[in-house]
Amino acid sequence: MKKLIIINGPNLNLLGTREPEIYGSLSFTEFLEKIKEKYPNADLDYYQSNVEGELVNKLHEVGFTYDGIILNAAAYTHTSVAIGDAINAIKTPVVEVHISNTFSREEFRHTSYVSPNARGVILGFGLQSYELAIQSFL
Ligand code: CA2
Repeated sequence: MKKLIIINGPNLNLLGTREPEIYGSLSFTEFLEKIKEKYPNADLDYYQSNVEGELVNKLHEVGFTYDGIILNAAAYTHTSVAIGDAINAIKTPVVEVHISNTFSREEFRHTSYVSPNARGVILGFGLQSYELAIQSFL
């Protein structure tokens, strides 16, 4: 059984409440229930934080024992050298995901401190981006 974790960054706890045209209308916890049922052979954990350092701490905590990390660092993707460095410092492979296609949005969303150190990047498929990342580890 593969031990995986989804780590979500700032504001993703509000998913399903606003901007449904970009992010959909399902809350992340509703989505998680479905996904856990669909992939019973993944031991899937979930963590969300709005705080940059807490995301770094979680990467350190899971980054030497888990089989895979699915990371949507949200806005920190585009700003956080600390998260980029943390991915570099751990052993567990990270797949970067985004719900939206960040390249069809504002210029500031076109850079990522996560991508250079990620095993792969999946973006633009809505919540299905997370599912594709799980499949990549299975
Ligand atoms: O598309 C993605 O997954 C993003 O990582 C989402 C981030 C954004 O800053 C990235 O550029 C792309 C923002 C998440 C905001 O989530 C919301 C949830 C509910 C209502 C409004 C925003």
